[in-house]
Amino acid sequence: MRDISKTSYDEITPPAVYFNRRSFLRTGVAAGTAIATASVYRWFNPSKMTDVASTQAVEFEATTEAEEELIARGLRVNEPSTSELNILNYNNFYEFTTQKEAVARAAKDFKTDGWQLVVDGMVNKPRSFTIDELHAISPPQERVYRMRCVEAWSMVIPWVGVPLAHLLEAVEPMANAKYVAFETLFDPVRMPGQKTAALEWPYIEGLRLDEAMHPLTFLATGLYGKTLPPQDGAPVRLVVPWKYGFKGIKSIVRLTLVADQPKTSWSRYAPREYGFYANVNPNVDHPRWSQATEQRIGESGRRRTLMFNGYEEQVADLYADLDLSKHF
Ligand SMILES: Nc1nc2c(c(=O)[nH]1)N[C@H]1C(S)=C(S)[C@@H](COP(=O)(O)O)O[C@H]1N2
Ligand SMILES: [Mo]
Repeated sequence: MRDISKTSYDEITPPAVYFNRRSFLRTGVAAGTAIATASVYRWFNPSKMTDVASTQAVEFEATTEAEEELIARGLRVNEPSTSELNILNYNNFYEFTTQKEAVARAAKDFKTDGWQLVVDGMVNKPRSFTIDELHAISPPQERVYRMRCVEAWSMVIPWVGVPLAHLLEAVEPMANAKYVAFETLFDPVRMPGQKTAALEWPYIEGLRLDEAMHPLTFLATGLYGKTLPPQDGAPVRLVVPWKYGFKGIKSIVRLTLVADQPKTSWSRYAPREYGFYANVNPNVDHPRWSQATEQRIGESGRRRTLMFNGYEEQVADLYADLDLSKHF
């Protein structure tokens, strides 16, 4: 397996750079790579944030060579971010409701105090992580990624979080571990949608280990410089920007390293419609609709969907042996 997880992405993305440049942080943070844990809590303190909730997309234009570099590596999209208001009010999260515009309200009282993320299976050092412990092994960074739902709508989302590779390195996967299985919390009291048969619960997802170790693969614990809100998968959710949105499992309680390809919620629900890989591909239509174009939320008109959602240069090598006309 090609080891692309050790590239120096982190060194070129000191959080101070983008948090300082952006207007929604009033307080500056320590510059450079020496990021004290204390400053993490400052970024995550909503009272220190200016309110950016509006329907206006947030423009971004690279002004420095460092920013050009982030764009070239796929860590930041040079397209306007979708407004915070839209990101917070147009969601898929069936544990609460299947109505996208109603998720925010249905999830607003979801409490995540004392959350534990268990990492087990084929690892040398199984353990669980609180969100603070996750931030301690890898200081939060920002990633501005396209998000393309299989339903043919899309957003650009400024996430905050940690590369999944850093978590996996900490638990030391065994040589025969080949996949990572993910699981959402199962608690029908706190997640009333789980009292319905909308899906089989808990929601489960999976990645091949090399996909999981890819430097773009991300565990988000925040967005727009704030703690991740319930409707977007608090306190920690997966983000795999070159795959359809359903791979981005929310409110994760468990990661298990396994030898065989794990089951996933949507392929279990409709195997003919949703595959394990689910790589964004404008040339392979969903059985019931075209995937050639998409509706960017907040825009009029449609955009052409990009191969691997615009991350082809970064991820195509992972699929050299895969027939891309079949694995959607
Ligand atoms: N646990 C869980 N994770 C989930 C879902 C869900 O219903 N339950 N929906 C998925 C789908 S279909 C999409 S498009 C994205 C939506 O993420 P967002 O609401 O933060 O934009 O979350 C994904 N993760
Ligand atoms: Mo989706």
